[in-house]
Amino acid sequence: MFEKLKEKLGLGKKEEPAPTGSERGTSINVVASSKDFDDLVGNLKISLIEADVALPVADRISSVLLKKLEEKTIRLKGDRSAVLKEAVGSTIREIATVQPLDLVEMASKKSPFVIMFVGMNGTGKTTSIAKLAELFKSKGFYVVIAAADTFRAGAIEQIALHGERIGVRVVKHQAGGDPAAVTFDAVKHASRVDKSVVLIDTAGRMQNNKNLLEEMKKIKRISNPDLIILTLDALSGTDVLNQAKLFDEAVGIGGYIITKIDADAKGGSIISLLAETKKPILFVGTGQTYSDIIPFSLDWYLGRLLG
Ligand SMILES: Nc1nc2c(ncn2[C@@H]2O[C@H](COP(=O)(O)OP(=O)(O)OP(=O)(O)O)[C@@H](O)[C@H]2O)c(=O)[nH]1
Ligand SMILES: [Mg+2]
Repeated sequence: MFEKLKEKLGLGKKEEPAPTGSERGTSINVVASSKDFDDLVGNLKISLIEADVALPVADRISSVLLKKLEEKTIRLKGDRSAVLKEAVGSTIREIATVQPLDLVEMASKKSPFVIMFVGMNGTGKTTSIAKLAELFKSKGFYVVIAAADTFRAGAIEQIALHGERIGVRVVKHQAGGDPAAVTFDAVKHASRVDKSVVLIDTAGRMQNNKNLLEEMKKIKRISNPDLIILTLDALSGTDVLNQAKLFDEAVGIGGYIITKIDADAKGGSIISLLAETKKPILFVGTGQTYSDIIPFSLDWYLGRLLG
């Protein structure tokens, strides 16, 4: 995970000897001159872009980092790699810190707590719903899944099978039926039980994007969700930003789940998304089984990247 970005940033390497001109007990320069700083940060910017960090975000990181490194030569003792690591970490923190959201805590304050999942086809909506259904069930919630992807052949059977395996109720109508009606029934059913959660599985593809977004708006109108989560495939790279914008404009996104990070050697889309949209990443998907989901935190991410 993120090996490529880590390698490109040169942060996984063994410590290099301190540059010349350093003396024991005095501040050690990271690099010798401001020209060296420019080169170092310039190379790092290219690495960030190659690792899927969007250009404006890479620009912002570079300029903040340059300022930090210049300050650090004066103040910090230490070797090049440690200084660089610290500076990269604090720069990303500065740019990508977002107010977190505790989903389980939110859900425990209102019943039924209704979460609608949206996202392009194949990004991992259905799988993430199954993972969260198991998580919520393990926390003592009554979980109802609304099989509101009535468009794709096999979608209803897919989510019904997950429901059966996990042991949660799936409310479904026929294929081709009205998805908003399915969600209406699911919310009604969940309303009879205390501490319940409704997870709405929606379609990722319709005849075209316009129809897809119109359908999302209709489901939202009928189900009145407490939260709309967008699933994004980490392997989509910088396109995650386009998808985030598209869905946010249509229905308003409260947070993200980034899937397939187990297969993502780059990792830069996470920084881009946080820096550009300032919305929280709630979980990351790390595989295909139900337990392959972990709550996201910037500390976790930086630990992976810089640790
Ligand atoms: N490796 C890995 N695979 C994942 C992860 N999340 C989902 N997948 C896989 O990605 C594929 C698509 O997942 P789905 O959950 O069906 O995606 P979807 O968004 O519901 O797709 P549509 O219903 O077509 O819109 C499946 O093969 C999943 O097993 C993850 O975190 N890691
Ligand atoms: Mg699906």
